[in-house]
Amino acid sequence: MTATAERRVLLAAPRGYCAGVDRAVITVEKALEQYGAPIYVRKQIVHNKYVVQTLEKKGAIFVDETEEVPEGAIVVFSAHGVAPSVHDEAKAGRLATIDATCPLVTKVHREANRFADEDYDILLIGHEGHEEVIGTMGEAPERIHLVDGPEDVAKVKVRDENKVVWLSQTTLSVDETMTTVDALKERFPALVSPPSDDICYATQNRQVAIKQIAAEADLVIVVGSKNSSNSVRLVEVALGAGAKDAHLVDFADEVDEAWLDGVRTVGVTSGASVPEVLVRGVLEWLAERGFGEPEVVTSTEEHLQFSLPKELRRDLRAEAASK
Ligand code: 0JX
Ligand code: SF4
Repeated sequence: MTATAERRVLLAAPRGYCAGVDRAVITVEKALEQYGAPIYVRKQIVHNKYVVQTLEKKGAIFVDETEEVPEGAIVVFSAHGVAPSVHDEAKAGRLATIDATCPLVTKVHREANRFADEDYDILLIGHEGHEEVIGTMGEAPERIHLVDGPEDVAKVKVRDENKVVWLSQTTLSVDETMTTVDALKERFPALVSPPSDDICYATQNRQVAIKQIAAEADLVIVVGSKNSSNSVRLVEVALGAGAKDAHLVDFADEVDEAWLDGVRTVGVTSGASVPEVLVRGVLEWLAERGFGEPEVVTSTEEHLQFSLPKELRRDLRAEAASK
């Protein structure tokens, strides 16, 4: 038997950048080109170490809060979205803002607003402390209750059990969320569901793709950063779908040789905030250890693209017209 036949790599597709991340990263790059460095970015534009380091080298300055941005400067809001109070702070500090919130996160903000206006109690399924959750809760703090998994269901307090809706963070595990929803429905039989999926297409597609190869894999390597919710979920989903072992790595040099003991088939995927160059690094690392050409296992194709934030488009158009 050849070495290729002995040691296989199954490469999940789709993987890596989603439309919201692509747009957010291009937004910072174009802003740097258009207005010049420095461009301030509130929080990590996306939760990926390499992306943040690369943009820093080009002149982006990442801050935790808008108050750290000098008056009159430009600040980009990250893909994960911000609470309305952050827009207010930026206005008060006379900052020029470019909002790179993913339109699919904005959709959840709108749903939260609508249900709050209709006087619902909103049960937001999501991870405590995650930036997206903080931003969405900021739309209607007095109406939104965080439900961080099934164990939180018993603790929820609502005003009227007949006027309750659930919404969710966009980057959760689909299966785990459904377990939480089932528990919520048991407690609140009149619970209303969101008008459309809040867990976004990219999160769902990457989970379906890794499930297709997990059962065959002795080891799954997920490329992604530790603070990336959707990437962490891929490790859990892989294990839940039968992978014998699964790990998250930012870079190829974090892959531990010991993980390969007795391993014949490795599954590889990456989170929605991960550039393909990092996946290539892992594939090269595996090839150096006798693994064959990756076999791509495609569960679906993605074609979604979002236009750049309107503030930036306006200035890019004006610049093009002046030439
Ligand atoms: O931690 P998340 O998965 O929400 O974010 P990340 O890794 O930056 O992924 C893309 C941005 C997702 C926003 O919904
Ligand atoms: Fe948007 Fe989904 Fe990507 Fe988040 S993971 S940026 S919601 S497309």
